[in-house]
Amino acid sequence: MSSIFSKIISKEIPADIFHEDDICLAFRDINPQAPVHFLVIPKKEISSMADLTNEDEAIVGRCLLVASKVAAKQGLQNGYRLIANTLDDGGQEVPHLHFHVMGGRKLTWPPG
Ligand code: DGP
Repeated sequence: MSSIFSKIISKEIPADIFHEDDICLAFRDINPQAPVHFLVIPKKEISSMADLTNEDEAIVGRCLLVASKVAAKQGLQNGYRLIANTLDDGGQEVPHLHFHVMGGRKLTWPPG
């Protein structure tokens, strides 16, 4: 299913892009919940964590590696949180797999 993130990948709508390669894209979240809040998404249209298949293993690996590298570049040496909201109960709004990376303040636990 296509979503707003497909338009960010194709540059039809702008985003503050932190990293781009052949497999994934990292960009600032439009509605930040922390001083640093960016998303890492695969360029492949995968709807959610629940839709991953064996062939997506390298894609997910790249996304998480990029999350780690961009977090370091964004100054999150004190730590951060990585979240993949999944389907309705997980609070997923955009049906394109994405990893939130949030940091720059002390985050509480558990989330709501
Ligand atoms: P969720 O599906 O609930 O895990 O969160 C989707 C996130 O995507 C939400 O934090 C806001 C962000 N978002 C939605 N539309 C856009 C957009 O057009 N541009 C950017 N940069 N972020 C967006």
